[in-house]
Amino acid sequence: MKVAVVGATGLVGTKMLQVLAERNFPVSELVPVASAKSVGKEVAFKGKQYKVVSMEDAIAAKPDVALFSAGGSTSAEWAPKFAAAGITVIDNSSAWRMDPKVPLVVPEINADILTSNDKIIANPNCSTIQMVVALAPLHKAYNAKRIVVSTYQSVTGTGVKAVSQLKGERQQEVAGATGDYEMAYKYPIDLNVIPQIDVFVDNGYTKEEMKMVNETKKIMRDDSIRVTATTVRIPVMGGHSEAVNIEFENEFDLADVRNLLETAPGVVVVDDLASQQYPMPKDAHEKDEVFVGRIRRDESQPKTLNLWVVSDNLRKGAATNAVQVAEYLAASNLI
Ligand code: 11C
Repeated sequence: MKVAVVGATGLVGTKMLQVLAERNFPVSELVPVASAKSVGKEVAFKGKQYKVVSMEDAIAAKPDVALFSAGGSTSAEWAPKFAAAGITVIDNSSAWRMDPKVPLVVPEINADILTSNDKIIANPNCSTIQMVVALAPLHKAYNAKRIVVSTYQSVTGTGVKAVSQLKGERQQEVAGATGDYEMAYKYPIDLNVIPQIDVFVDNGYTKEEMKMVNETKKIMRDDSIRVTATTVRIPVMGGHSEAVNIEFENEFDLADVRNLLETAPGVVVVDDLASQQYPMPKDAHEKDEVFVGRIRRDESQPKTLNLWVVSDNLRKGAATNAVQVAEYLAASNLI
């Protein structure tokens, strides 16, 4: 299969190349694509070097599928042009997610909605993906009514500049070195916690918080689920963590909840209090699964559960999910 990766030099694009290689996706020809300033640069894939090409050249190369991670405005402009040329786009930006004609897919949950007519397919936001992977089997069993989620998000979600801000600040603190980095955030991130991810919208929430609300309903195909989110950036790099409180319509048994999570696709339960085992971003880093622990009843309210959910935001939260969508399309002869 001829595969284009648009945004191939960014953090997620680089991870897409890594995941395509690791999962042995049948790439007969790779077309790495990036903005004009990166055209001509080289990227490595399976031990070979490939020259980065422009959007126009990528369309002319007629790949079967294009994995996009180049930002919302690039996707808004270019995904339709790729689609018009018959290329199936799997887009990691927020540009198309809430378009009613565009499927928003987490393969473990709703890949069955995909058809060969879907030329633009949206990958959800990373913090949404890991939450719904854990939520889906429980919603099916007990019917989730309301979710209260607080996130602890890795700087890798912002991109290269934020990683270098964190590293630069740490060097400065530890070695007293003079920082040579740009600020990705308005405030220092090391030794700090920033309760703002993305910009604020009219209701006082951030865009990131509203993505968790709206994308969850769309992926779960259930507008009745009420979600409220507080999304927070912390000085961590391995993955996003989430404290998730779920109120169900139906009563549950804690052992059954654990069993449902242990057998759910894409979920690994790490929850052994005696040996202090619980999910942490250090352990989730470079893994494809969603790790769930601290499984316990919310004793302040009936039929309510608390979970701690951790996943590598660049993998299941972005690159891996996109590649899994491509794998599903290929296996189902939809591309
Ligand atoms: C973050 N979740 O951690 C964001 C990054 O809509 O795909 C991904 C933004 C998106 O900052």
